[in-house]
Amino acid sequence: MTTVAYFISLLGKDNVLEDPEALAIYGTDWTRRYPPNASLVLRPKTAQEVSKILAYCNEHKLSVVPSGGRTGLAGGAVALDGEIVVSVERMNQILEVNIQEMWICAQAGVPLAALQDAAKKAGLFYPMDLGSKGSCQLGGNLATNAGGLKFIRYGGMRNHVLGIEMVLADGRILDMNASLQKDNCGYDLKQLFIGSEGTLGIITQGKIRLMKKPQPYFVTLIAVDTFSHLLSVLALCRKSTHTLTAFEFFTDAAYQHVKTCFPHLGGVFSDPHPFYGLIEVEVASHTQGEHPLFRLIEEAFSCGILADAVFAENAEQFSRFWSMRENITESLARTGRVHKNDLTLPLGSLEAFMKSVSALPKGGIEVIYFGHLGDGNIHINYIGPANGDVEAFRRDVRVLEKKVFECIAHYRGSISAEHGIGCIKREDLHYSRSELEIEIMRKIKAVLDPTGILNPGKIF
Ligand code: FAD
Ligand code: 2HG
Ligand code: ZN
Repeated sequence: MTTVAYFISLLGKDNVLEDPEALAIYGTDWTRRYPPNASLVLRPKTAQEVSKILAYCNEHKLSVVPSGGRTGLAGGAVALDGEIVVSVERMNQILEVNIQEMWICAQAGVPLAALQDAAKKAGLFYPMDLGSKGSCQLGGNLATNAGGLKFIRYGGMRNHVLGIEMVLADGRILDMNASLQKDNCGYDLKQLFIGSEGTLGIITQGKIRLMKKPQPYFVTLIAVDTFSHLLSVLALCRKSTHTLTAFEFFTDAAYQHVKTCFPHLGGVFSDPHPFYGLIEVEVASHTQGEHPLFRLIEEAFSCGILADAVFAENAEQFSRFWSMRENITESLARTGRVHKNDLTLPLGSLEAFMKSVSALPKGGIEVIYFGHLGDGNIHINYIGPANGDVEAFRRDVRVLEKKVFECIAHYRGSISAEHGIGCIKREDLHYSRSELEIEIMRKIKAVLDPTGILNPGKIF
């Protein structure tokens, strides 16, 4: 029996895709940087089917790319070299919402927004939130250890996981999906697979802790004249009695791109300022008629660190302010040519880092800064001319990016805060991981995937 015939007998004809259009769609992720080169797309429905797929691929030494919502920004879910793409999109069942124990159990292909909705329906709260929530999936969020917009308050995927079910490279199903709040029996193996970017197995199920429904959120948008002032406002927020749920920032250059794509998001401030911040707090009760952030903003003005501020007074303004921040990635993508860095630094080094990077010669490259400032997570997007020479842009960006990474290494920061390494940053892993760390990672990979079929060329 041929490989295709075997998979058709296992999954049915509709779930074994060979047409060029499907190969192109499933062979790439949101970066769209590499020409997709998948040989086959498989769409299993159960862990048992995934198990049979991997057992077969392992025996026949066929490489596999695990694929979720393909919103990844590191080239993790791309098929570069004739791999078989295993998409978990049909594994889209929410299996249980347990209110007493406060968790949700779902198959890997459930989109993030559906998990949020299911938790809400049960009167609880799913703590992850990403701009890609409509498309990214539980398995992808776990495999990348996604961070997101509320990390400052709730942490990332790692912090929420109670259990996972995995299929190993040889097809064995590793069930680590218990519902224990406390469990100290040896190594916590599930944590090894979280953030492993499809290189150690395929995640088929996850059990995620839910939280109490939060108190109402309040948002204000601030404008400042220097990056240092943003950090001073952050310091004031830390002292506030309100619980900070987001502290995001973006430059006016980023905002200009958003306004070009989404003109209805313009007109918030009467004058432009170099930096904007979005502050969100969770508030149990506050003085009627006064925005909960009013006192804090008043204090910031009196310290001379604020240039302007606008409170979200209603639900429409609240979502408008968030849209200004969440639409940056989409707006920059529409410029045609983007290269991304996703960096974290200790908060105390951020200002010096930004000064060093601002001083670097940029040539014709437009450099946009935004991100999750409260987490020390800066996204740098480098934009090249839409009709310019792609190769020249990549070469110039690479020269610049290496200098940025040297700066990151100097401050002991990370070259990947939340998107992962994928294939885009694999040559740069050494900026943030020592030789010994990389050696240990390679040994773990060799133990769990001795034939090397799982997502080759990613991370290493
Ligand atoms: P994919 O892109 O399909 O895959 C990502 C990686 O996980 C690949 O290496 C893939 O092989 C592996 N993988 C996928 N599914 C499985 C599985 N079932 N088992 C094993 N491995 C698997 N990320 C953040 O962290 N924070 C943000 O704020 C954020 N905002 C974003 C906003 C936009 C507009 C976009 C486009 C992306 C954003 N991202 C963000 C990046 C992306 O959404 C996340 O990395 C997300 O977790 C990827 O999930 P996915 O299902 O799309 O995975
Ligand atoms: C965000 O924070 C995402 O909006 C995407 O992580 C970042 O596009 C990017 O560089
Ligand atoms: Zn981000």
